[in-house]
Amino acid sequence: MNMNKYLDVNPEVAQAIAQGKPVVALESTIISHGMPYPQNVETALNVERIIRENGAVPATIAIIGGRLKAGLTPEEIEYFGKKGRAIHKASRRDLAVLCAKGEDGATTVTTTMMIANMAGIRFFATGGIGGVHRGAETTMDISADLEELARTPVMVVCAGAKSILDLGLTLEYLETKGVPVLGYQTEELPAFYTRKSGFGVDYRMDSPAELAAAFKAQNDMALGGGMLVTNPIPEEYSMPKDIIDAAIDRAIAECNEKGIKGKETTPFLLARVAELTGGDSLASNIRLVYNNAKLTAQTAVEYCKL
Ligand code: PSU
Ligand code: MN
Repeated sequence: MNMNKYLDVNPEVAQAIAQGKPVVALESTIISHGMPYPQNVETALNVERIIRENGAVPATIAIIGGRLKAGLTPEEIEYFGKKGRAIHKASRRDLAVLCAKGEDGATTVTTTMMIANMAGIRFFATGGIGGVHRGAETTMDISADLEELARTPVMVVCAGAKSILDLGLTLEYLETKGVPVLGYQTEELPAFYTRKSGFGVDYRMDSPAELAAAFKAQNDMALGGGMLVTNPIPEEYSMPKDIIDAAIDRAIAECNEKGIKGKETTPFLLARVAELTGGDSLASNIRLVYNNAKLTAQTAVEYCKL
């Protein structure tokens, strides 16, 4: 069953996959680089519990000692949370080298999709995805997440994208690459901390069954590539737009002043926005991840009935 000699699928996850039961992948960069300790660990463990409560098996994904892991123990989650940004942030370009060297890596949306696909997992819940950065006309900073969505058949459920990105260009890129962008009970792309962005999604979908049916059709036709589901943060946890916009503008200005580039850009901006907005943005971030975990598990359950 396990054809990939670099991959370790944990026994519970392997059994669920073999029996055609719903499994939901989770990323580890959100733990190590996306949130501070100890809230990152607490969130990751709660997300696994929410996925179970909604009828699916969680598989947190990471690279440990050069092994691609689908399914972590609570101790391994604690290790990633504590080590934080000292862990190598692993994108597609890093996978082979980290495996050959026997090193650890925190998986981004890109590498979580890749490893989920190797393991046979079709669903993945996260907070926000990477995209086309503001100023990409000159920096060419476009997240590998978009290219992965174009090539790997995994449904990614997020709360839209933070406006550290150029949301309009991110949507254009996804359109070019043929990635469907679906809004869950909304016509508008959510902007992570806020429910609205001013940009439209491709289709509004109103139930987990509807999402599952669309993804089934895409896979049955072997169209290739993923599907992006954008799930707005619940109203009661969303943030005032002016406060979050001001923090993001300031964080981007500081990033440019400090000359931060490449893979460091997103972790810097995430941490700086969290600092500038105080605990409020972290609380919102945690709540939207829980909301996405629930929807992803429900969709995976529906998919298994098809
Ligand atoms: N956006 C968030 N939270 C995150 C990330 C993005 O709101 O934790 C992480 C994800 O792991 C995503 C990665 O895949 O950052 C994108 O990094 P880059 O922009 O360097 O591709
Ligand atoms: Mn980048």
